[in-house]
Amino acid sequence: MSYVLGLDASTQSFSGLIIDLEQGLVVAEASVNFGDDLPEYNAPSGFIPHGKDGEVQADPRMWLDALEKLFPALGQQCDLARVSAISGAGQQHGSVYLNEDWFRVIGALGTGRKLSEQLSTTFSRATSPIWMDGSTGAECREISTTVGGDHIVCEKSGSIATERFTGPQIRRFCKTSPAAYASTARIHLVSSFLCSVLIGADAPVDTGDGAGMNLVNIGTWDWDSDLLAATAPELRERLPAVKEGFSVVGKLDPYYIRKYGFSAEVPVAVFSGDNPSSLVGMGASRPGKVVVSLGTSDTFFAAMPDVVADPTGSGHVFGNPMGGSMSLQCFINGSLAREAVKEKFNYTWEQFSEAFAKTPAGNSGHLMVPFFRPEISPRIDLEAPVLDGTSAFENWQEADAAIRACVEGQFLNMKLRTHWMQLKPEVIYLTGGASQNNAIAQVVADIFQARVQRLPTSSSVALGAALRAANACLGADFAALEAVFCKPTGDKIIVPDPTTKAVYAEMSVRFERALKSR
Ligand code: ADP
Ligand code: XUL
Repeated sequence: MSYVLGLDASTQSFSGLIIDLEQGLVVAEASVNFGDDLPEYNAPSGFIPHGKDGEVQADPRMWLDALEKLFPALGQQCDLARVSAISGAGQQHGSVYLNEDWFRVIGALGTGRKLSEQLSTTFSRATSPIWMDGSTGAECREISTTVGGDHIVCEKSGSIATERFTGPQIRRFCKTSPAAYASTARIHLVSSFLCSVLIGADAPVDTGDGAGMNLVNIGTWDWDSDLLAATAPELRERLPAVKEGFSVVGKLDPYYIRKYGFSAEVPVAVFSGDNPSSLVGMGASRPGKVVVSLGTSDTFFAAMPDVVADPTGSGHVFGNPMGGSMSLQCFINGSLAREAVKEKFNYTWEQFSEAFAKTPAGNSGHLMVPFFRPEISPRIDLEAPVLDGTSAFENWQEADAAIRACVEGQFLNMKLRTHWMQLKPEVIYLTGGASQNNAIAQVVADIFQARVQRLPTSSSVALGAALRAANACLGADFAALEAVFCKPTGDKIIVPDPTTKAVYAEMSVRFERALKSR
């Protein structure tokens, strides 16, 4: 019984990883891709395409169906009856709206029908806004004005009122669909919704994911009454409790025991957000390590000894699941922007990577502000990339130069936007789907002039969840867990080329100029 399961319900896929505590090994790893494996939801990248007015939403039943495909896939690789603790994480900020029926149905799951069918009557809103949603500009301004200004919202919640955060999303729902809001009895984050589904009871949110709502006070780590009042009426009673990231919140529901062969009485630790969970999985939950995650979003984050706020208002403070806080900067134009350039030239990832060998650092002067959809770091309303020069991106014929320009632009921007954390890392711990790409990792190393290290797995979110579960549910020593599971592998180290330092210093000035000229 020494297995521990970590789950990761991210933007494009639902993944799981099982570690064996005795042997210090990952014994199973599987992933269900929403676009490829659940095409009936018409969400090729995990969300419903072509949302209006900046809306980006997903069908929560898709996450449930993915979970039910994931367990058999993990069960083919190891005996699920040996799993003795579970936790998980979800894409941050996304919210699920449930009616009064939820409390009854979640406590009475039967194995006759799949989860998405049993829970289908419990949604008071059919689709969930996710972190890519930028439709709540007006609501952010209203919340900020009511509370007394951006600086007060930031002081209280760790972030200024932010479009994708759950509070502004709730306010918009309440304004646009008052009857549906009135019939909403519970609002969950993606993480706490899925945790509830696993334990067969209404679960709390943790301080890591909860801080991404503009509703939790980062001084008390509990709901802030001014923020609640500024957001929507009678909101407190619609929200679950807030708990620290190392809390045990229930036991695995009998549904999974009967249907997938798990054992009885398996404890479940509170779920967190994907980035806070990745902080843990990368062995970075104590201050000193900087993590860059290249998933659907690109994120830059670190555990902080003190709370540091971003003066420009686009950075965030979240709870660190292992205690204290973390700072984070999120870039919406992450993998989907790299994919857009790759697809324009019909390249494979292999050809994409080879482009870097064919072009020099600095790209012979070609520069791109690589925003294919409105960016949040910095906030800028671009729908197509801006190039240093006159020709529009559609007319660019040089595939290799375009690829390098996109990636260099992304990390020049990342370095500029994360200056406020004052971290100057000597090592960057890289994770996420794109992190195994050595060509991208080299650009990261050169632009930051820092060594890049990676773990054997790029699933640091699921690994972080498993480590938290082992610590919270089984009392495993955290430092010992980190020493075994968070060891970077030697062949995955990328060293910066010092000759590129001057090239990127000059390019960084030009990048800022190109950005400001918009
Ligand atoms: P999320 O957790 O946000 O759903 P992942 O961390 O799983 O995302 O990353 C998925 C992304 O990884 C894909 O969208 C894809 O663009 C990117 N990716 C996968 N393989 C490569 C590669 N070889 N080079 C660059 N990017 C890659
Ligand atoms: C972080 C953010 C994204 C999501 C999806 O603030 O919005 O990174 O967590 O990964």
